[in-house]
Amino acid sequence: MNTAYIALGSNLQDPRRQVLKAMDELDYVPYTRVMAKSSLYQTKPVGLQDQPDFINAVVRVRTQLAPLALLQECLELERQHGRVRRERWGPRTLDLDILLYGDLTLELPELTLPHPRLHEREFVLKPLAEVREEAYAAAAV
Ligand code: ROI
Repeated sequence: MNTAYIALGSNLQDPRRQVLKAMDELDYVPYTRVMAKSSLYQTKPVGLQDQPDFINAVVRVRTQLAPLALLQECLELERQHGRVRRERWGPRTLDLDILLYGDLTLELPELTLPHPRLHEREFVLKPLAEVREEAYAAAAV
């Protein structure tokens, strides 16, 4: 079993509903359980600013899926939420990013771990702080 953290973001088609639904759906991914859900955060768009505010959140999961298998499940959920990839920093119905997978570091064309922009994104760091494991929080004191 591995602990992974997944960021959720949406700014189209009822973003709160998109994010809440995706949190539930992640619990139905094979060999994967959602252990903790952060609150929902309404955030100003970073990057391309002329787009609606985002709803962001992070979940902590326990999974037996390998990182790339977990990524495939995330991409499939995005697809089910009607995501169309147009502009790079543009609006989206659902964005799922694997932030951390245990203490694994990985650099593949399709997946870099830890997520390369994790440290610079307030909209990820705040919800992540909410759901990170107690042991990790205690170790940081
Ligand atoms: N900005 C915010 N606030 N939240 C996001 O999830 C988000 N995702 C993105 C870009 C477009 C970079 N900006 C974002 O991919």
